[in-house]
This record gives sequence, C-alpha cells and structure tokens, in this order.
Amino acid sequence: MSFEKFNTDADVTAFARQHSPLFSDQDRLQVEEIGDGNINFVYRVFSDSNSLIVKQALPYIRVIGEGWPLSQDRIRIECEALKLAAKNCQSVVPEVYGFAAEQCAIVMQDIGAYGSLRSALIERQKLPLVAEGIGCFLADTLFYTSDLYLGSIEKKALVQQFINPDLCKISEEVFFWDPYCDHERNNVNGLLRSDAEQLWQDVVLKREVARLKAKFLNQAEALLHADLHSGSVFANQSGIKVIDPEFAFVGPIGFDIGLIIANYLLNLSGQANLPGEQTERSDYQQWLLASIETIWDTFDQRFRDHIQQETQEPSLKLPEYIDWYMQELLADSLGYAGTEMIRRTIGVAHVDDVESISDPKKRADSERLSLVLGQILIKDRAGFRNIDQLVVRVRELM
Ligand code: SR1
Ligand code: MG
Ligand code: MG
Ligand code: MG
Repeated sequence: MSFEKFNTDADVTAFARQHSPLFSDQDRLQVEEIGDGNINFVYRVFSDSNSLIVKQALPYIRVIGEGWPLSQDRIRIECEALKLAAKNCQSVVPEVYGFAAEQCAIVMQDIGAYGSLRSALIERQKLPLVAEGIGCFLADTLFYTSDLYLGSIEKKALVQQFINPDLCKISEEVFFWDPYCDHERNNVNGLLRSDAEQLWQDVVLKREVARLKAKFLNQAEALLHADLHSGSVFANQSGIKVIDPEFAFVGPIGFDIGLIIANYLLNLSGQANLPGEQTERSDYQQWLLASIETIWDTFDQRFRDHIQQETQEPSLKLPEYIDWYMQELLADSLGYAGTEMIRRTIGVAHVDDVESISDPKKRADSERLSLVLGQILIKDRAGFRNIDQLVVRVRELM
C-alpha cells in the first residue's frame, strides 16, 4: 500500500478507531491538530469521555516542507523507542496503543493532564518533582540501553535497530556546523551580529565543537532520546512524561543530559529579560540552578547505584574506572549543553524562553548571555569537577 497523508478529520478518526479499542462505534469523535513541533503532524482525537493522540510522519520536515525530505522510518524509531523507555523507566512515556507502518502513524496515550515544561518554565512555575523525574529518566533509559547492562550481542542489535541516519544528519548539521559559520539557515538577531562573527572566528571553540561532533558520530554508548529539550518534557504537580523520541539513536550519553541542562540555562538567560518583577525573575533563576543540580545529582546517584547493583562485567565495575567515567560524562554533558545553547541562539530553531522577549535589545541581552554561557560550557567543560562548580560560574555571569 502506498503512503497517504491524513487529509481530513475522517481519515484521522478512522485510523484512531482501527488502531485502538478506546472508542465505541457509537462515540462521536472530534479532531484537533495540536502539533507545534518542527517535524511531524500531531492530532488529538476525542469523544465525550476518552481521548488519544495520532502522530503521522510525512516524507519531509513539517515546518520546511518538501524542500527538506526526511525518512519516514523515524516514526518506527519513535514507536520502538517509546516502548523501550516504557519498559526501562515505568510510566514516564505515553503508552503506545497502535502503530501502522503503511500510514507512518502511531496511536498513543493522550497526556493532556501534563503541560509542556518549556511553557511552565516561561511562566516561572516551580513544579516540585520535575528535576528528580528527569534525573531518574536519564539514569534508567541510558543505563539499561548501555554496555553497562546489556550483553555484547544484544547491544549491537540495539545499535542496528536504531540506525537513524536522516535524523542524525539534521543534528550533525544544526548543532555542530551551521552555528559556527555564516550559514543561510541561521537566524541571527541583527544586534548580535558582531557577537556571532566573533564566535565564527574562534578556532579553539570550533576545535572543541569538532571533538564533540566526533563523539556524536562515533560513540555508540546508549540509546538516546536525542532531542531532549524542554518541549519534549511534559510536566505537572505529580511528575513528568517524556515525548517525541523520533531522533533516537545509540550515541553519547552526555548528549541527552546536556540538552536538558541547556534548556534550563536558556530559560535562565530568558528570565533576565522576560516580563515580570526583577525579584521574582532572579528568584526563579536560582530555582533553575537548583533544578540543574538536582537533575545531575539524581542522575549521578541512580546511575552509580545501577552499576553497583546490576553491571555484570567486572572490568566496568572497577570503582576507579566508574569515577573516571562519571567525570567524563559530566564534561561531555556540559559540552553538549553548550552546543544546544549556541544553536538555539544563532542557529535555525530558537526557543520561546528567549524568542518571546519582544524588545530586540532586551532579547539580544538574553541571547548574549546564552552565547557566553554556551562558549564557556564547551571550552571549559573538562575543568568543572562537579555540578556545583558550574552553578557558581553561572552565578558569576548573571
Ligand atoms: C530543522 S529541525 C530543527 C529542530 O527541530 C527538532 O525539534 C530538533 O530539535 C531539531 O534540531
Ligand atoms: Mg520534537
Ligand atoms: Mg532568538
Ligand atoms: Mg550539590
């Protein structure tokens, strides 16, 4: 059967009925298109009493159109990554109800009781369980898909299952190339032009970004979410849900940790100029820094516990090795955090935490802070011995 895009509400509801037992024949169904991501189409299908989500991958990037073709295998990747995360980190991802390769579409649980973490951060909500939830998600999904847990043969099969060349190529370009040259895809605030030009001349920075890119290309360490920004995390008072793993591939663990830390720091940069009382905004910046510490500390403790209790391979359990490994992981994470901050500031896909600041001068002030932090994270990443040292450094720059 050849691929057909859902063109009408009836197409979407028919698919939803066929792939989930949630609705009866008597239910009158309605559809709303809710996708605000860059890549796919997302629909919410609902009756008076039930709802679910249908997500369809077209053969191109949604926000660009047919000019940027993209493999539809990404929807299989997303489906399989969601199922694996559900197994490794219980109830933290939406349940998959059904999948159809021909229509390149998934039917899954509606997590309507949760809201985007990005919006919560912009509104300065202090949701209590989010940072710890993210730390646990990282520790569980990354440990159980790494060589620290899987057998050698099983691990290679996982690498093969998640070969994701098109989506990796997007990240290879938008993280590690575009922002470091005057690329036509970039989006640079006119008031930041000279800062960007200075950055494009910085060969030490470019060398360090190349080292991070080489790890991204070559280090098949664990199954990553690989797009873990604050729009991929949904949250409420009782915890988190993580969505959208279509970029999943087996890569360097620090990439996932770094992306989410960066998104807290991007919000911190935004809070310097978002609307509201100064005292309220600076108090929130301190809360963001405390959250970053909690994310790392929770991840670090839980990941070490998993190694202690579940790693079979004796050479990988050596305490001296584990300490070295966790130190490397912190450096990698901070380096990748820096690349996320820079690409979200002068690259193709900006974030509302900063982009919603309407006064261009104020926005440039926040963007400059993001750029400075991003460069420090990349160049000085190996110098931070623990997460507290990062927090101290950020406070000096605020
Ligand atoms: C052109 S696609 C840009 C970004 O959108 C996705 O959400 C990923 O973050 C990707 O890098
Ligand atoms: Mg996404
Ligand atoms: Mg911007
Ligand atoms: Mg601490």
